[in-house]
Amino acid sequence: MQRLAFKMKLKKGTKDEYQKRHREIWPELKELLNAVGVREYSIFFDKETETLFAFQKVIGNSGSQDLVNNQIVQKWWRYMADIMEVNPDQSPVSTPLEEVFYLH
Ligand code: RM4
Repeated sequence: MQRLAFKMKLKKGTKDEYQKRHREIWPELKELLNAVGVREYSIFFDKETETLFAFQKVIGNSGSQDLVNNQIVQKWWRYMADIMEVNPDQSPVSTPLEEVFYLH
């Protein structure tokens, strides 16, 4: 299992709405992420910078941010675009993070 982490950015003051939408994550997106091997997926919020830090374990090499051609993911990204920093294609700006420590 590979560990992946990346950061994304929220628009100011949208954390509550972000959290609400994720509490109500679409079942089809949940199923898709599980089907492609994403496990233990968590996202943390830094209120000082409105930065989101995502961590996930993946079976194989691809993570949630690699699903750029999936219709469900594209629809979800469009849905989230009003409260996040996004690319021209509405995908969230996602910056991979380097693992510098791992204790297991
Ligand atoms: C995030 C972002 C990610 C997605 C999760 C479920 O806000 O859209 O790409 O995997 O939600």
